[in-house]
Amino acid sequence: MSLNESQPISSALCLLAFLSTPFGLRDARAEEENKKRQPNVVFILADDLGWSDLGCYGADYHESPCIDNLAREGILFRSAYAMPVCSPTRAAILTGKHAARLHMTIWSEGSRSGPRNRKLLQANSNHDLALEEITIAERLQSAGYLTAMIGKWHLGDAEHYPETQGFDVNIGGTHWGAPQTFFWPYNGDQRFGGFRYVPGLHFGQPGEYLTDRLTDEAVRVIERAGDRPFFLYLAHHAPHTPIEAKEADINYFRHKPTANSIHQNPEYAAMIKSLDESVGRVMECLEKNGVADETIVVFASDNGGYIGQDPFEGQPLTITSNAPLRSGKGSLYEGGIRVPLIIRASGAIKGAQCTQPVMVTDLYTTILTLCGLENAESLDGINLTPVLFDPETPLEPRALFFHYPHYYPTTTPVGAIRMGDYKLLEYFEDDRLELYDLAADLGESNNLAATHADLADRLRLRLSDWRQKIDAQMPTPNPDFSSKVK
Ligand SMILES: [Ca+2]
Repeated sequence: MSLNESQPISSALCLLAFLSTPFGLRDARAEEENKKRQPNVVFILADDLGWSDLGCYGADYHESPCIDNLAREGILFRSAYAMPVCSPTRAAILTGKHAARLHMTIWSEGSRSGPRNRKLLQANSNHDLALEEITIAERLQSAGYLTAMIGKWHLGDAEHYPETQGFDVNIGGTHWGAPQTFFWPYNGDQRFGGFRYVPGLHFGQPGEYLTDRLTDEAVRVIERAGDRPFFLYLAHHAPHTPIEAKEADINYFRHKPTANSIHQNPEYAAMIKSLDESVGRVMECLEKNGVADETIVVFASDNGGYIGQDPFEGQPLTITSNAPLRSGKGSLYEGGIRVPLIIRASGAIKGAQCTQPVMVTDLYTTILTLCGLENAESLDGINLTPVLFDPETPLEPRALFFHYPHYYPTTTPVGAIRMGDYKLLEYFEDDRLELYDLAADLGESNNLAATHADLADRLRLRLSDWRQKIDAQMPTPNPDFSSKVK
């Protein structure tokens, strides 16, 4: 019998069963079904949001009341790590695999052009997330979820867009890493080379702001999901460049005193305000639709805050600071890789903090486990569920590895390993080692590599073993390098 033929019969049988069931029993069954219902997942990812950019992480100029409230309703991770740039983290979140294992160590476009006259030629890196990778969206889609990706994709060309990786809905996702502008119609050729647009955001109004619009679309997904469990991956472009915000918000921060603040940039603060309002609106929508308690909410950033300059009224202003952490996006110092991470799950502890080191690769296993899916293990992540209920539950001892065989304004090609409180960085241009004790020196200012040479050597070996095991791609000497050419 074909599927088409069987459907009316099974529907009729269901109806018959329903009509012949006493009302009390029917209610009890409905309740039982509700209990078994898989939780929804809302994953809100910020772009380039730094570790200290939020109130709940110590920001004293930026304001983030809604995200701070999410932290009060969930668990805040103080030592959560991502890859140092966009695409690698996104690939790692979706697959649970380390970006170095996926050979995706730099943002998509960066894989096709490297700096010319540097001592090393950058390592090979894939432009696209391979179709054979099984993403968290594919797992949830197979389990009956409505899956929606709203915002930034940045994992390859059209043949690798979200629709090919398990998303029923894709609004805005392209191979580009940033919009030309945060204002409708979100297109043009003003800042980044070539014409860019954000698809799926038609019928906007002049003055409409991208973060608000993506939130409108996200709210629509929640409202239209009906009885299906949903996976909403809301990947905001904020607060990545171009640093553009709503005028009234910029004005508000322009008049807020900054004298001793970690942060000083009113436009960037205004971008974070909109991002925060987005989180507030999504939470409000979950409440309004009666699904807040059955929805897992994850909030994270894809890499450290961007510490470059941006013109503000003609005066260059530093975009952000990751203080007390060292450096920023691109670097393997803490400022480049330590990111905000908050998880709110029904029944889990509220308002707690976890100081144990965790990584974005852990989220795949953790989310799928919370959704009750089997075979949720991933190659490079562990299940964080136990710490969601008790943040003191010791996670299995492990080393965390980092690999950035590329150049960026904040770094030369580098690898790193964190074990316990110690972290070793290995710079590939000259094999230079730096060793820090993060418990005593969070700002990584006191290099212990010479005084703790044995430990440094052990960590270096462990790091190189890991690279070999996962076939990490390495930079190679540049035969055309000349120190005389600028
Ligand atoms: Ca980013």
